[in-house]
Amino acid sequence: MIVSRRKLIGAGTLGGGLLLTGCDKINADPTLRSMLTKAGALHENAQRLLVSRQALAQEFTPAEMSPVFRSNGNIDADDNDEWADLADDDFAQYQLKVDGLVRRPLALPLTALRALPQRRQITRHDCVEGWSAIGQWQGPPLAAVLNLAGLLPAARYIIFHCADRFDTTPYYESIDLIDAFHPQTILAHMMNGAALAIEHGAPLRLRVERQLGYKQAKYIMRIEARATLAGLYGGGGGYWEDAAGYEWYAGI
Ligand SMILES: Nc1nc2c(c(=O)[nH]1)N[C@H]1C(S)=C(S)[C@@H](COP(=O)(O)O)O[C@H]1N2
Ligand SMILES: [Mo]
Repeated sequence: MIVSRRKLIGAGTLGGGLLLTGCDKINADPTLRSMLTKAGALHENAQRLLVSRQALAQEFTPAEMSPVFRSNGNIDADDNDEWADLADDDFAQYQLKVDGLVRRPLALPLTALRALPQRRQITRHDCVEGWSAIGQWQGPPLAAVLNLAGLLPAARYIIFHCADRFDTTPYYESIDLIDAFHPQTILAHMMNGAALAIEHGAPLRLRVERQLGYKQAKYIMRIEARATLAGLYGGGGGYWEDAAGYEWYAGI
C-alpha cells in the first residue's frame, strides 16, 4: 500500500487534526470547498467576459468589401439647422465638442481629427433588422480624443450626441470605458476611402466594432463623459434603448 508523505506527517507523527495543512483543512470542509470552487468559477467567468470584451472584431480584405453598403435609420439631419448650415459648407466650420467629466473641454475641427493618429479597418456592420455589410472605416481612435480631453476619475460612460432626431427626440448612444478604449473603436470621418457620406453620418460617426448597428452613432456633434446614464433622456443609454427597449450592450 502506498502512503503519501503528507498523510504520514499528518496522521503518523502528531496524529491530531490540528496540524492539518491549509489545503487539508479546505479539503476536509465541504462547505468551504464548495464556496471556494464557486468563487473560482465566478472569477473565471468574470475573466472570460473581460477577455472577450477586449478581443478584436474580425477584419476583412478589400476584396471582401460589400459592393453596396446600404444606409439605415436617419439618412440626414436636415431638421437640425446647425447641422444643415454646416453641411452646406461641407463641414468646414464643424467642430466636435468634447465635454462633461473631462479636464479640458475641446472643440475639434475635422482638420484636428484628421491630424490625429488614424486607424483604418475593414469590418462587418450587423444591423438588428437582419442585414450586414462590410466596409472600410478610417478615423482617430476614440481613445486619442478622450486622452486629449483627459477623463476625470468619475467618468464611466461616453455619450454620443447626434444632430438628427426621430420626431422631437434626438438620437444618442453611449458606451462604457472598455469599449471606448478598445483599439477598434474609432471616430470615422472616412468610409471606403472617401469622406463619410451624408447618409452614413457625415461628418463623423462612431465605429464600435464589437456591437450591433444601432450603437454606431452617426452625425456626432458632441461627446460627453458621464458618471451614470441616469437622468439622460430615458435613462436607457441610447435612442433605441429608450424607445424600444433594445439592449444597451449590443455585443456581437
Ligand atoms: N444618428 C444616428 N445614428 C444611427 C442611426 C440613426 O438613425 N441616427 N441608425 C443606426 C442604425 S439602426 C444602423 S443599422 C446604422 C446604419 O448605418 P448606415 O446608415 O451607415 O448603414 O446607424 C446607426 N446609427
Ligand atoms: Mo440597425
